[in-house]
Amino acid sequence: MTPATSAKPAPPEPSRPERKAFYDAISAYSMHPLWEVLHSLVPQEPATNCVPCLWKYNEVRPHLMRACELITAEEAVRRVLILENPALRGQSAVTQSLFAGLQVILPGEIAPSHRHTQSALRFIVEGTGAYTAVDGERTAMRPGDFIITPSWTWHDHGSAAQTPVVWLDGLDIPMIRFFDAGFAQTDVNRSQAVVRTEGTSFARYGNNMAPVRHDAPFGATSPIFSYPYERSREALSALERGGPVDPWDGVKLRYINPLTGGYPMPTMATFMQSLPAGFDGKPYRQTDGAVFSVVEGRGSVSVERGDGKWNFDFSARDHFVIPSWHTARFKSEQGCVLFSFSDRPVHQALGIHAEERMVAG
Ligand code: GTQ
Repeated sequence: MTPATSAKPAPPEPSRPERKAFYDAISAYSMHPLWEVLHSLVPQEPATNCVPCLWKYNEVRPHLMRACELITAEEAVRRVLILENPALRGQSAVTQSLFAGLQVILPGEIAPSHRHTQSALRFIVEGTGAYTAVDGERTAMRPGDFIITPSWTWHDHGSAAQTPVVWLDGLDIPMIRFFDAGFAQTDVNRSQAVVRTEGTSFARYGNNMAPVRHDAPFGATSPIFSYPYERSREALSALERGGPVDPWDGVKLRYINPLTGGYPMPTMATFMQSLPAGFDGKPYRQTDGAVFSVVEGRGSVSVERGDGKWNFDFSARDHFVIPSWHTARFKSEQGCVLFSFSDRPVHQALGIHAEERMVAG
């Protein structure tokens, strides 16, 4: 992505009075001079206004519990505290293209059935015994499980747990809003009818096998509703033991749509990585801003962009965002496991994905 030669653009000159008057005149006709904005419209490198941010779970959790006192899941439809990028307050966005929120459901509650063109992922943070139902099949939620709600599928959530259950919601809401392409419907039923045994989608598609005469039940989206943590953890542990460990990522795998080998959803990529004890990572940056959920252990990430510097110490259940083209570097003394998601499939579909892995610290 680095051009062979690159000159620094001259800083824009302050506007002369006759030009200013001209701009005012054309403004009345809903026009604007490109040369006043060209440098920011076509930046030399990604220039997001998003900032890195860390949400510590011990600070967030009391507010989730307070939300439970103030509103039921039924009334809220989805009782979610949105993780808003501090630079995008009021826009319900954690990056320019992605939504993240923490959803909580109490024993016995139901988050009623609806569907929308926005794709959703769930990553279970706390509690066992809630379920999500998609297309007539329920899936139990356990901490560390990664669960998918494909675009335009009916889904409801419920809980037979003894304790609150909390998960991270990741949706492509800002992206669909950008395209003005969102549709949604509310189901006539609060909970959809269960028509298949739990585990059917995993048995069909989750064991490196697929039905002989299968179709792709959800188009570009994976036919697996739930990727259990047990399996992901086992894969990472085996790879960590066997080595080698990547100097930037530790041991990092991406989740796949088993029918295509591509990402599980057309708009969102998901990853699970393990940083072994003593990991001191090299710095990297990439165009896809990513949201992280800490599954196990502790670590830190330092983030830099221009003069901005951030250092986050994280532990299990914390969440953080590393925006586009911010240089990140991970460390972990005791080892940790991280889940993350980003809009990488869209960057790659457009041929604009860039990543830089720096050698020097
Ligand atoms: O569970 O369907 O966090 O529709 C935001 C919008 C969750 C959901 C969110 C949604 C959902």
